[in-house]
Amino acid sequence: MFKKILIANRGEIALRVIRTCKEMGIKTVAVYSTADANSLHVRFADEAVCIGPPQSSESYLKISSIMAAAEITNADAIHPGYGFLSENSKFSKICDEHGIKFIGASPEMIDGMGDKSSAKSTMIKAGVPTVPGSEGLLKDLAHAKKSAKEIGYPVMMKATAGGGGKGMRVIKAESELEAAWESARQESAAAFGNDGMYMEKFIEEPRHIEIQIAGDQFGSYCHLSERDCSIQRRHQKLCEETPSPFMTDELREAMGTAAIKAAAAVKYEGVGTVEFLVDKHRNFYFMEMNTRIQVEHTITEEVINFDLIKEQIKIAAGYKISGKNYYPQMHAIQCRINAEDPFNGFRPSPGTITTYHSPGGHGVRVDTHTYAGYVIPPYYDSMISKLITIAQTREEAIKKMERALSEYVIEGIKTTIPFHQQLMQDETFRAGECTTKFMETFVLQKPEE
Ligand code: MV4
Repeated sequence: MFKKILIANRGEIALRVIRTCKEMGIKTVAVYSTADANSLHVRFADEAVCIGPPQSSESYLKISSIMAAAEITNADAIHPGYGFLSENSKFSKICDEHGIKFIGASPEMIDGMGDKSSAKSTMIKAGVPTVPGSEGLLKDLAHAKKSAKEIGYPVMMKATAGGGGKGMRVIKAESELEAAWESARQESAAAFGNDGMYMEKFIEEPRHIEIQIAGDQFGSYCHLSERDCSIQRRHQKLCEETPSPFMTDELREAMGTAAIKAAAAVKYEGVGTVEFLVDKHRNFYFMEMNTRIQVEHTITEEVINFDLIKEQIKIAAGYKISGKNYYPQMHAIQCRINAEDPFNGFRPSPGTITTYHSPGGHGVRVDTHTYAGYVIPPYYDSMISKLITIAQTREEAIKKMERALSEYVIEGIKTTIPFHQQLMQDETFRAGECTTKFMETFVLQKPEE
């Protein structure tokens, strides 16, 4: 087992990883920017190294500084958390070259899954269902036209380097194709330095349902059931739950089997997520594979009663997994609490938390690095807390969430707590009928002036 892990991240996830390391008897090294000197991850780690100024590019993304911190502290592994360097193949490779275990995917895996068109080809070969579409990249506009005609409108054009919706276009008729082709390629070139595009049938009102998987160094794979992440705004997840209210035992078996196929096809090592689009007929299609721990891993942990970070560390250290699948025994919902003003277009709201009171009680989990007096810096992601409720049924988990949200006091900044309170009351949400389109029509009621 590792003796000392450096956590190349900040905020709640850095704290989350430190907590598991403590329980496993592993020493921890925090790294921090000057904006995070008073952060809890710095306080709770055994050692802490300042790696630079506030801007991520000069600190949490600065590979040379992080490697220097790992070397001077003698860390034998690095946990990248999510975001930042978690899916950076160069960083994974440099860790390898320095004899430091990267607790995440190999450079080849990251690059293979990062290129969406080649990831899709890999999945087709492995027998994982994908959205019908072009084979490989589109060569030119004529090729795009021919593909679209074969697939049948509406189609979706996607950037092979994409993700997060960038370089993605819905095309309803051939008359729209040329403009979409030009603008999507320009956008992709600017964002990723890669203008490769591919095309698919457009799936109307899909759900985003992902399967948590794990694989070890000995070729054993398992799935840990699904998470429904359909409630998103501009490709940012707001609320996740498991089991999915749309799931059936049959669909879970089929998606679980497909996710394991996907993992086995690339000899996946570690914990990962296979994302699927699910249409209204319960057809499912491979979308992407995430080679990192995710923000929403918490809800899976709660319904299968299992520490996923511990599993991740054990697999990286060469432990075997049992190979059996895990099924939800409970229902869990997570609300992401962001320092944003939901009444003003979810505009970021950094600043000082003047009052802080955390909810608690049975079936409530709060993962956060914040506290009264904490200053939310303007430089990073606006998620400041994850509120999770766990109960026997979905109805009870919703009730618990209403109760927990009503107890949660965060003053001094704006948060998304009022949004989640209204979400919990929404009829579509309560019926378990949210698709990825849900937020486009959700109307937030403004509070009385
Ligand atoms: C799609 C789609 C409909 N049809 N592909 C959005 C992010 C990217 N990773 C894939 N995305 C989508 N791909 C086809 N063929 C709709 C989306 C999509 C979406 C997917 C998951 C969660 C939220 C979404 C919001 C808008 C569009």
